[in-house]
Amino acid sequence: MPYFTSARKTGRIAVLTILAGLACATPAAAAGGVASNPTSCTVDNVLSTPFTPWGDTADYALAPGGDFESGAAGWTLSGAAAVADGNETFAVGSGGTHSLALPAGSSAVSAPMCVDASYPFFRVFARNTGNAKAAMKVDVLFLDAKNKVQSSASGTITAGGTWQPTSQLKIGVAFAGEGAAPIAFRFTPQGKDGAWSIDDVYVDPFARR
Ligand SMILES: [Ca+2]
Repeated sequence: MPYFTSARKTGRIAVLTILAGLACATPAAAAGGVASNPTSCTVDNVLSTPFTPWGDTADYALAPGGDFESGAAGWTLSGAAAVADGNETFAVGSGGTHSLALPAGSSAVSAPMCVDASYPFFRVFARNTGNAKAAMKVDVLFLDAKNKVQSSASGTITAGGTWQPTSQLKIGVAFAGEGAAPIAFRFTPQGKDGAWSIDDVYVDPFARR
């Protein structure tokens, strides 16, 4: 069962359940509710332009541990999901030597990332390592006002067997005013023989300059 934990100001721990996904995204409706920020997190991300080779010159922030070069710290891996040898083949950012393998029946939830409403999209690199017809589901997880985990479907990804960047995946989460909140990304191969690899999870602060 994938989940992420979020330390609350009270010192209690809120356990969050989440999902995940990858390349041609099918938009999906978002769950209702506004993301809460029990940890009073603040947005402080280093920006880069990893998708320039694909005509996307926007700034992006790497999700925590999103390049899998230091294990998968803070990520929640279920089933046989595991960091594996081999980077996405474009070596964006500082490159690397590892990615995340998501065999059939597995799932991964990213470490929490503090964002606000200026972050509408995210992109990852993905390849289909299983049934060519099997998709991967991607969701964004957040905490509602009662600190219960809610999910917003970002889409269902299909891709071939070589590494490719996904299209922009929607962060369908509402934020309170100018407020920030922790979110997480969940990647879940679909079907009994759906298997995927992902690498370099980047989030787009669209409104920031
Ligand atoms: Ca990597």
